[in-house]
Amino acid sequence: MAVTLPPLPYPPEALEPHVSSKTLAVHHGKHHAAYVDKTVALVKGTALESASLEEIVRAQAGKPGPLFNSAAQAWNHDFLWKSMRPGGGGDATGPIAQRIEKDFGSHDGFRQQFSKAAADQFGSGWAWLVLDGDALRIVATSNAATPLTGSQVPLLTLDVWEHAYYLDYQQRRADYIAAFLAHLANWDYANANLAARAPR
Ligand code: MN3
Repeated sequence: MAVTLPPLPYPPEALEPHVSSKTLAVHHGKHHAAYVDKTVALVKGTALESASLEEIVRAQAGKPGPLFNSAAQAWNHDFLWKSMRPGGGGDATGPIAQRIEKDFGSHDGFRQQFSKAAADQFGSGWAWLVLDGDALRIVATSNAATPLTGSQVPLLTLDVWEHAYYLDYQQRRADYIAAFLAHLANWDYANANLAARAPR
């Protein structure tokens, strides 16, 4: 299965005013597209040429380098677009809500921990809500690193590379994180990821 750039799951203006169409045009149409193009170029003529993106990322686990970086970034960005939706955010809904209350004490407790992880990630990286064993956890990863290569199951993510927010928020990363939590986080997607992978 050849790796291609998936379309955004909503129109480019759908997340305004929290993430602008200008940001999405560059972030999806240029940054994400470049990671896809580089991945395709690097696997051409290799054993991974027909592998899925997930297979390529997993195959590069523990092998830092250009292929891991571009493939993991391509996978992380696809996951990012689905982690947001117009009219999202607020307290978690669905089956994950009870787990949020149990593992973080409250919805506010979750927001505080997620905000801190996203704000404290120095330089480029990602903040993630993951399923770790049978518990929810928040983790941050640097550069292209992704929970996909480990045992934790990614449920929701936020890109904290400057290119994700600089056009809309300049240096105010905290305002971007707050807007994601209040208006964009896609709890339907987190619930779907939880249902697909949670231990029974
Ligand atoms: Mn990005």
